[in-house]
Amino acid sequence: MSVTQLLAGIEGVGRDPKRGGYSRHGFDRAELELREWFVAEAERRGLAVRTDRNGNLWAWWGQPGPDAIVTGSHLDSVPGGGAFDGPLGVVSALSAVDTLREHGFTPTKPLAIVVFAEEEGGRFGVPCLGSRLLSGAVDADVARRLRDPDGVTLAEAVAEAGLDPARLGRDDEALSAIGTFVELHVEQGRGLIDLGMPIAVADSILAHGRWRFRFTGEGNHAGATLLGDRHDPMVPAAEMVLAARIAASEVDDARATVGRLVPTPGGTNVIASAVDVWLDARAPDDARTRRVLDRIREMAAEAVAREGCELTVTEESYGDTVHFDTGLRDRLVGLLGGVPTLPTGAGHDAGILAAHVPTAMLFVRNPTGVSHAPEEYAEPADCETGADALAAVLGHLAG
Ligand code: HGY
Ligand code: MN
Ligand code: MN
Repeated sequence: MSVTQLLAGIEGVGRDPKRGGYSRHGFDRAELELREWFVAEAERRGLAVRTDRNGNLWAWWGQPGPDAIVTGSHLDSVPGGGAFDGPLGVVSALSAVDTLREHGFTPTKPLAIVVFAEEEGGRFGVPCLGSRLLSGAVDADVARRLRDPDGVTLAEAVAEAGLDPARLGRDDEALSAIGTFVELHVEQGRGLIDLGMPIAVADSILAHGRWRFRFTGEGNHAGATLLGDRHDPMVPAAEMVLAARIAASEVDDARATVGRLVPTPGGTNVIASAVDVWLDARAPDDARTRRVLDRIREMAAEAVAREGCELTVTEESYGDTVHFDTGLRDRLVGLLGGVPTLPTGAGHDAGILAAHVPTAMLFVRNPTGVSHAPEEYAEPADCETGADALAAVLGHLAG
């Protein structure tokens, strides 16, 4: 089946009428529906599907075993996300299996398509949660206690999805089965637009952290409280949002974003008692990322002192710069006829697995250059080029 046909099969799942685009989060109704769709498509292809202890789905072509060639991505989205970030890698893998079969290919090594759980962290706040749990990059007890915005813990959510929360954690059996991992992903940026090429092989991923800044003050009445009597946490929170841009602009090639800010209690005529602000900071290396964070903390602390408020900062996730296996990267570049290599500012499950197994990524051109928004797009012709390239890579690695 073509990528376009496969994507059409899920285009109605998890649409977000309020934000536009899609909202499909770890183990929520939309993502569970996508999981059912994936299992049906995999089983239709005679692939044996298993759910691992961390809720990642594995569809096997051949008996699971060591040195497997694994491909795949994720099906969850950011709130109001696009149709391609994640699903393109999963449907391209299904389409690549069809292409290999049509050419009479039989793998000489086990081959699997994996769908990782909660890659965006859109529900429980930790990105690549499924691959981080699998590889032990996040503590299982900490993960079990993660809460979504409604207060539901990860333990409760996975139990509701039929998993045993006590079994969440590093999965040596699953990890040791992976010989090579290759993830295809829509490009989140303009690299391929500027190069005028349909696909590329990944070079590296920026260092990336997420922190929660909790500003606390004195909740009070918006009309009856004189300015001099206020300890309004929204004021230093607002200054911290501006500090993020200032700090990132001072560090070469750094990025800092505040996309989520939640006041408590959140009334129009109420001075907040607390404001939670989430920072996403990234840079080409650890030192620069940490410098951005330190600078923001400095400016936030000054703002908090001026308003007589308190601040606590909690690191929710951190990953250092990822450099993909250069031998594998160059092998794929050669195999695909000299396609370009590109760095990416976006995190991926491939970035987590790269610390454990030889890992590569393929990017497919996104003519809008926009991602994590409904405008994200990939042309059908480029999608097919990507899936054909993935089929060639899988055939080469598992041939
Ligand atoms: O946030 C990221 O970079 C990725 O899209 N999860
Ligand atoms: Mn994403
Ligand atoms: Mn993604």
